[in-house]
Amino acid sequence: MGSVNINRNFLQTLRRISSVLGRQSRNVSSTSIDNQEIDPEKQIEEQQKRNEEVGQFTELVRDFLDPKDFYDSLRVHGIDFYCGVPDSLLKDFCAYVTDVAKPDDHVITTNEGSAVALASGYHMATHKPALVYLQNSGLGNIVNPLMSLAVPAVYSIPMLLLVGWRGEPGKRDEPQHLHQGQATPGLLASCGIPFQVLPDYQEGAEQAIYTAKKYMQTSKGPYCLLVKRQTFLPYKIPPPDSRFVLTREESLKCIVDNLHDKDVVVATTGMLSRELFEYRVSKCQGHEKDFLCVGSMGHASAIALGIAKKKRNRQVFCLDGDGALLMQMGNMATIGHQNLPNYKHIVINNGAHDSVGAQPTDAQDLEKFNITELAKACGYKMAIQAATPEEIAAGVMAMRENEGPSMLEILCNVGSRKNLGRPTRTPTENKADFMHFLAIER
Ligand SMILES: Cc1ncc(C[n+]2csc(CCOP(=O)(O)OP(=O)(O)O)c2C)c(N)n1
Repeated sequence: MGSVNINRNFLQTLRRISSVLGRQSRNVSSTSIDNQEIDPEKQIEEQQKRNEEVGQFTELVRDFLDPKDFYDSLRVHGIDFYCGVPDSLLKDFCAYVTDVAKPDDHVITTNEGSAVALASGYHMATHKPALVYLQNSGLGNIVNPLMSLAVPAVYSIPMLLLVGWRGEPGKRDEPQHLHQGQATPGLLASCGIPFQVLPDYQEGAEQAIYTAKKYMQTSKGPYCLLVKRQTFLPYKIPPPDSRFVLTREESLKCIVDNLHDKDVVVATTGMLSRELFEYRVSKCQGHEKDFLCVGSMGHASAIALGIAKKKRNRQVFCLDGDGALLMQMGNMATIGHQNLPNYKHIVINNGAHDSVGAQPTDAQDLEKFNITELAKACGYKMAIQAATPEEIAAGVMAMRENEGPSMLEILCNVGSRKNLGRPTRTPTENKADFMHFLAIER
């Protein structure tokens, strides 16, 4: 009788997974995201095939968590406010939250630390714990508000951290994630934050939420769920309308085509650096002119500042993203104040965190948020917008001919190439080539 029940339950689970996978596979379009090039259609087909072929080996069934079921369970346990910075491993859950949560109950913050602070304010106003989502790259950004605000030893503020675990040991990932991935459990432990891996099946996830809830009720501090890759079933929301002429990659090509041989480039985190790397290959150029800020989101502008300050005879171009700019917006004040004639800041504004799933940024609403006005208020000498190849060419020329610090904001659409590759030079090779290029005095 027991085995009949087990088999029946197993078959039900299998059917459910297959039907959800089938349903999702019809809605899924191919994407290339921050973590790896994947063809979701193919992957889902493969998984479906495997799940159908397991026979008696029920232990081989691959489970997935439905973002809806997880969201519903959180609500049952009293967690119905969400804030954070998006991550590719969480993109399906984030898409579901964006689609379903009331706008009043969901805030995409510019920085993970701000999300912890916001969750703290929310708790004091409501007595409830918020869910804070982030990639483990953002752990550094949350350490201060966690340790000096939220932990039981200070203000004792419960919140549920949902952390995408890039660089999980034993999984293929990019160099910038490997060290962080290894260190993640230890970092949480040394911050005194209890954690567990979020199970990829509903009953397990329920149990994990229940454990987190009990901890938050008794110890009144933050609890963390680590999310491994491919935990969630795909969930898609329609991409934002195309408002402009160019994509990020097309804009980038226009910039590069108008740079000079000695110009120094510091490129931001995410797909922009990958597109830059591939464009140099396609133009049969080397990579020595470009420092690819593959991690350290938001810090490209300060890296460029350090170079510009000590290489006054070189024009230094920082190629930034709107999400990255917002994450460390204070750098703009420093750049304005430092007042370096050779500092040239180009922000490719697609209004989204395109590299991790195209969730909107605060720069999306051009009526409310104006990067060029902000730059002027920070002391940049020139700040202009461009949206076409001609405007970009004119903008880059104007930056070169006029003293900086200057800002060029390029307005473009979200979207990337499906077959976008990864840099084939290692970060240390990139740095060595780049330093050699910086040392050229003529
Ligand atoms: C501190 C930190 N938080 C989050 C991430 C994950 N992440 C990588 S790229 C990216 C989006 C960047 O958005 P934007 O600067 O607007 O560039 P786009 O991807 O749109 O080109 C995010 C959130 C990260 N790498 N580091």
